[in-house]
Amino acid sequence: MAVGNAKKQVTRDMSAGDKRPVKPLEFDGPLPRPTRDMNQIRADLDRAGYAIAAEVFSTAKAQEMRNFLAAEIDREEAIDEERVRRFYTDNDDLNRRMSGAQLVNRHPFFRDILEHELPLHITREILGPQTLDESYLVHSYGANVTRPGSAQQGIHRDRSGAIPLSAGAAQTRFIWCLDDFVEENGATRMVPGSHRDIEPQSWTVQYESVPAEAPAGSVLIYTDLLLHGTGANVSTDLERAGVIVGYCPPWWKPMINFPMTTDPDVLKGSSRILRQILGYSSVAVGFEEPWTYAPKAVQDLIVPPEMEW
Ligand SMILES: O=C(O)CCC(=O)C(=O)O
Ligand SMILES: [Fe+2]
Repeated sequence: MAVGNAKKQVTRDMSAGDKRPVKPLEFDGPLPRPTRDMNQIRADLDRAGYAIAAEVFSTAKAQEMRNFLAAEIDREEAIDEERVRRFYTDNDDLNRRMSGAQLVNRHPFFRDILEHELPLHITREILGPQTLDESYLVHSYGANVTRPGSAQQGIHRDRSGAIPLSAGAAQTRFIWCLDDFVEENGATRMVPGSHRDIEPQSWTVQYESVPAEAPAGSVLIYTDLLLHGTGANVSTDLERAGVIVGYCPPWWKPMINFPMTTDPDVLKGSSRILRQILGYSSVAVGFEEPWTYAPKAVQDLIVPPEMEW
């Protein structure tokens, strides 16, 4: 049963033809709201499974980066639309995506946010200490832009079904809001409390969910335990750009092989932390495996794996 300031989705978003049974929200109490208070963020993550960090970056920066991203997507689309749409997780052709492999190469902002202290500290708190204190890694990275008419994404977890939920969070997730996220433009839908579910996610039910509404400059925070999905954009004129980053422990295989996809020039002078989280260490779980055949420019970027923070 939805309570507090919960907004139900199922009555308005689901197509009339969708006959799947509805799984109602079973979450009590107020929903997370944008906050700058770290203790509130921790409490929301614990209670609801997600939190909304407010004013992490300026609205001017958000505007600049959403314009930059739009121009980059236009540029790709002019070459081949398939580069920026029809990602296999999406239900329609209207939203646009750009891989983090490209983002990293194209603007310092998209490198800087990866090593921002907010996601790093939350990741340390949630994923906990690592063997030999080796660095967490950027597991997945990309931009998702909803556009008028784009459909809701199926509610899901950002997690392999092979990892039992009882194993706890394997990934921290952060959505950097470059636009205001409102229900109308497809704010990410969350199923509060689902981080405590013990049953796997199912495609045969409709999960009741709520929109995580947040002003541009906010960061939505959740883990791979939480059920969520991109909202439907039911507006006629609003786009919604979000940049999604996931971090994992050093023994998981990241979705992007950054040392193979990143222009070494953009990492000249970069911090040890950024190189560590992008996977520029030839040591893993204590074993040195020399990158014998990597180009010299890539070898020059290699750093030790231990976190200094
Ligand atoms: O863009 C969003 O609101 C969420 C996207 C998402 O959940 C995903 O791609 O896994
Ligand atoms: Fe997701």
